[in-house]
Amino acid sequence: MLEKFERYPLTFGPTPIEKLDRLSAYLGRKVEIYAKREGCNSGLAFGGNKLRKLEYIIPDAIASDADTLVSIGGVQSNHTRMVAAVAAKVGMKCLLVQESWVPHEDAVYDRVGNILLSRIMGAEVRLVNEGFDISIRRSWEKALYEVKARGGRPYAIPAGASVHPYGGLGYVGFAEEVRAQERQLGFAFDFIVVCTVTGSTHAGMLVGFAIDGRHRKVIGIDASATPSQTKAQVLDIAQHTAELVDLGVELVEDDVVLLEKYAYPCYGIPSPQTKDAIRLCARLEGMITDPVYEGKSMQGMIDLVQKGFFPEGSRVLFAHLGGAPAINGYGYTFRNG
Ligand code: 1AC
Repeated sequence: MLEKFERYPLTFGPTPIEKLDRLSAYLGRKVEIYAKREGCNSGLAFGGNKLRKLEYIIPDAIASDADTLVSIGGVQSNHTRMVAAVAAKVGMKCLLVQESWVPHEDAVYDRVGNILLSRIMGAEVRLVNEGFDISIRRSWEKALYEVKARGGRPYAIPAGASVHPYGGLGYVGFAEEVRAQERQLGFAFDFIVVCTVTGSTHAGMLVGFAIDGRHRKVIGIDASATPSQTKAQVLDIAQHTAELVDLGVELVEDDVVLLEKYAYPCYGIPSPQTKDAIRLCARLEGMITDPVYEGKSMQGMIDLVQKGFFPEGSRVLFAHLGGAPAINGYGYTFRNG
């Protein structure tokens, strides 16, 4: 489905699928849980899901003769870290707007993890005191304007690379990759669990898995705590991406499965249950999830297994999107393990 789109390789190739056997056993072997390790996809600054999207966006940035990538996210945004890494790799400048999306007061929150890495990679990091919102932000438009005003040639990459026209393509590719891996494994996954915030990871999967009728088996776990906005954005991106790739299937609101009850108390703040899920997964599997993204989808998946949401015997693929560097901002939260 993606042959006609130019791709700038930023990843090593297909990401590994790992069986989470001890977690499956802990949950009573009602289902078999696997993780697709998107965080192991590249040598660029610890990798992660955003690189799949940027692979289809960067050719356009290069073609537009831009010299500065300009993007936005929260203080511990994984996305902005990846934009900084890609800018370094392709030899562009980078301006990152980091808004105060998370009401979190760890003393070093804005000095460790993702933001530290972005600074080391040479990005100009601009802290802006605005709260969480996944829509187009004035602070980002202002940054784009300022790059132009100082003689630069900015290229705009929105939060999570999501509402960019090509933002959904990378995760169409994920679905194609999973299908190829399933042929080797000799079985197909019944469900795919993914953390959803700005929407294009989920949206791309919807389009990619619609080819074999599994789009409603993509279970989005909302981590935005603004689920109506997130759901609408997933649908918009999915419909636009479906058109781009000539899917030939109309995607409608009911195709977006987004479970809302795990994002509490708000974006970026882990509930006691999220912290328990992070510890459990780390202690059973050595797999690190974080309080912003995969900690919440891990919590959701565990709860769904315990409640019998997945029929017995299901094979569940957990998309680990590579959010772990944010954990460094939660040193006090996990000071006792
Ligand atoms: C929220 C988009 C998001 C990030 O990393 O900034 N996943």
